Amino acid sequence: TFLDYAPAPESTALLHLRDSYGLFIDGEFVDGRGDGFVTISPATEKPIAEIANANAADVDAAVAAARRAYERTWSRLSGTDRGKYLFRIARLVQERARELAVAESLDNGKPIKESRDVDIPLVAAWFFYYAGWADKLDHAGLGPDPRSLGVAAQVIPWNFPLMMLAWKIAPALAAGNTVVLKPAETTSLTALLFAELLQQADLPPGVVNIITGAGDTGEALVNHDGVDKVAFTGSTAVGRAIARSVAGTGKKVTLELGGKAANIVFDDAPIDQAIEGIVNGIFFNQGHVCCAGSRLLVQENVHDEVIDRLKARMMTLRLGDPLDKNTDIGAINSAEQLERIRELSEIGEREGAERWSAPCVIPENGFWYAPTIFTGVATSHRIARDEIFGPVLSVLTFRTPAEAVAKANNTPYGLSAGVWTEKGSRILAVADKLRAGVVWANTFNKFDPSSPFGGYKESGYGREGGRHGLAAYLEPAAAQVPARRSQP
Ligand code: TXE
Repeated sequence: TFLDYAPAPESTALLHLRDSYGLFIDGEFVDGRGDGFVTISPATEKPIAEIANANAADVDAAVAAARRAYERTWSRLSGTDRGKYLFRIARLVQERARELAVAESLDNGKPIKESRDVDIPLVAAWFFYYAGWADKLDHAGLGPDPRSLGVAAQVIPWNFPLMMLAWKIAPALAAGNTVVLKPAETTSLTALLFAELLQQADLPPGVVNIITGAGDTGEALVNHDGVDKVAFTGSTAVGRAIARSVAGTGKKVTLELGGKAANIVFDDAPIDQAIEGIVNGIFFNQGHVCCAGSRLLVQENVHDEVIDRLKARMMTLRLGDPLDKNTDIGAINSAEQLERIRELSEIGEREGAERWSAPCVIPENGFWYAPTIFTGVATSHRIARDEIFGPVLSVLTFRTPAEAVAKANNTPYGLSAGVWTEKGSRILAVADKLRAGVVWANTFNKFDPSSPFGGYKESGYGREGGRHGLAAYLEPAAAQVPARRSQP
């Protein structure tokens, strides 16, 4: 059964928020020239703070600051010194972890136990990991003396606000680039708290600039002539538009886009573990996860047992206040996203799939969606093809491993997949055939800074994390050493 919605007084007292935040340019907060907007808590719809809106002139100022910092300071520092700044940032994230976790849950709607135990620890881990790389660029696989690219424009989404910021900023700085980053309009708060943390870290002004605003600000940033590299995580539609607009310029680009991952459960799977993996795969972060296991492919002979046990487990999920440490399912990030989830779910019903939602008490205010599964889904259904990006699972069946692989690959995306079976040989055989950037075996949603993450097909270009994530911010440069003359 679901617990009633009971807001816990979990410590917003930790936060020292300002009423309004400017843009972070050249090491200072400055007013935006556009009309500001208010960021709200998606769990209550109450305002949190006013956020500045960067227009084209603000984008110019931010890119100019990043260029100056690149030429005058950052590209002249040794790797060891860059690494020291990154270590300092990582330690400050750890020191301020509780505050950042509360701010993230407040602004994004995700359960505090996820921001506390997953998001913020991974932010610190990313900075620690890339701090270690800053003086080892000769091991990036790009020759003895790789070069930084210059100014990186980075645009990130709202599902893991601070974690996506870390994935973008840490490798860029380690490789010697400077940054202008734009967070998503519904989740700018923690990026601005991070800017305060950069001041505390004494990072030289202009090395990281944070500009807030909506899609038009992002567009002005990625199209700015002063930018050498574009890194984007977000929707496939915007990713395509960015790929088109940077084609023909000298800008390097990495894109991390959508997904429709298959979580494949064979009849010999460790069933308790598999149920937890299915739940984690689709309900973690309300399903606002690009690598979410949003298609369950279950072997036909265990379908009924798996679905019964899954429903029983879903009955125990607690939906409600993101700041309550017992909450499993938080708020949907925005009214727009809730609308998208509702629309696709209605299409699922119209197309003939059978819907089941866990009974739960939906709070009066805010944006919420009960954990839902659709059974009897066919590969042609929209809910089997489109990214729903919410707590909605589409269940399909298969008979043979070959059919499982064919169905798993039958999508324009290719970001991740999961395989559940006791047979090691089957894991290897199936993983080898899956067109997915990450394949998890008997687990799901595991992230590590040393593992490259990214997609096949329409899931994007390039990888983030590991040595590949570093190389995405470097240019190979062959050192020409004159041949030694033979002695007369
Ligand atoms: O994404 P957008 P939205 C998917 C998911 C979701 C859908 C729409 O399916 O339902 O996308 O989400 C900035 N030039 N993902 O509308 O618009 C924008 O301000 C440059 C999957 O929120 O792509 C924000 O900072 N930037 C995904 C960021 O892009 C632009 C995560 C993402 O917003 C821009 C998010 C433009 N023309 C959504 N237009 C994932 N892969 O994890 C918008 N932006």
